[in-house]
Amino acid sequence: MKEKKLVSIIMGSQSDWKILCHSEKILKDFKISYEKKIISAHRTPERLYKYANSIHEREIEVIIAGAGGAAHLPGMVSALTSVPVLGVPIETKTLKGLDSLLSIVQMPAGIPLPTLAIGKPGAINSALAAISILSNKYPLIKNKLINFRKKQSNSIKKIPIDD
Ligand code: RP5
Repeated sequence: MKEKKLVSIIMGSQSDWKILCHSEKILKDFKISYEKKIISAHRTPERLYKYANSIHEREIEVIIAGAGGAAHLPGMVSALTSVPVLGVPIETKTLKGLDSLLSIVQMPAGIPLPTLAIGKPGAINSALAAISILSNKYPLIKNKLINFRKKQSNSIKKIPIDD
């Protein structure tokens, strides 16, 4: 029997992986089961529908969706499922990811799409947000998240040191 994946990381292109690998790293650190897939809303629309139709039966609990430019993948997936979708705007060469950010964040009312920061910080926070959602249901994950936050707080020095 296949292991149940709690989180699904999807991206519009192979070129997005250099950013979304930072989501993967956090999920690995927390030992969360996940999958990763390339699904382009405009280049592989049939793959998108097939994926969206499989989300509920595969019991995926959170989706991290990254895309760049006219980034409609996160919004389309959110429209096709009631599972929470977290959008990660990928930095682009021409507009530095502002295009991706606005495409993802500016969803009309009715289909929510919580959107993180552009690029690596957004990828990291998308995984932490996914973990936060999962922690409502899984006490072990909640404990790990609390410990992560404690460690993070403890790592911040009170006085700056000279460079
Ligand atoms: C989007 O187009 C992808 O999410 C990617 O960020 C962007 C560019 O894709 P490539 O031309 O690098 O494949 O669909």
